[in-house]
Amino acid sequence: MILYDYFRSSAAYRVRIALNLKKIAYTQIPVDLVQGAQRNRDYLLKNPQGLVPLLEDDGQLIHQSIAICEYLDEKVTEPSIIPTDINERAMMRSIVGMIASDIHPINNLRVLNYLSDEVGVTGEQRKAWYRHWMLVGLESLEEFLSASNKTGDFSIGDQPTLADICLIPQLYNAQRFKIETDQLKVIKRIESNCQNIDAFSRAHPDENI
Ligand SMILES: N[C@@H](CCC(=O)N[C@@H](CS)C(=O)NCC(=O)O)C(=O)O
Repeated sequence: MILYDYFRSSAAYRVRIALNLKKIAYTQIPVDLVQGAQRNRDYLLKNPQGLVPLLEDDGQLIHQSIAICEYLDEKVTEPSIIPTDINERAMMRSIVGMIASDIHPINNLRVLNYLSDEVGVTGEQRKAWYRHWMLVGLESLEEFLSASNKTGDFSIGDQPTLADICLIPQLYNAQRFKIETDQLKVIKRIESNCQNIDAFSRAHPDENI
């Protein structure tokens, strides 16, 4: 499989974790987002959205990190990253939505660049925007996890799922932007459990420069 990747992309980081958990060998093709390589013509032909990640499997292109992770889960069924229990699966999808639909997109590079270049916000205002939406999202996720009797060593139960695959890269973003998260006790415990898993640590941006 080929992963069009960028080491600091948290959406690509999700897919690296899933590939590692599934023990799938893959080749990385870097797409340098800072240099604007996502908008090169050849890349846009593969992914008209101009975003990473993109997965190529046997000539088939799969777009969007969550769709890619679900594809991988269907292709290589063990270990499963999607709970079999209907209620746990619903909880997993809720967490995936909180992170991948509500926190991540509004803090994406192209949104931040639009704020700076087109709306004219200052560097400080741009940082405040990022910090605000990150904390609004993570604090409500912390409450959600604390209130659930399904939360265990990981977001749902005692095995990592797609929820954790979304959570860990989001926490990396928070750390990168120096946003304090120590007060989020349940989230920090889950983070530390994930960090002990080789599939997560090998997917970390520092290991993929
Ligand atoms: N919903 C997409 C989001 C992908 C995405 O936002 N990727 C970011 C990096 S994390 C990107 O390619 N940004 C390029 C840009 O903003 O120009 C997914 O889950 O794959």
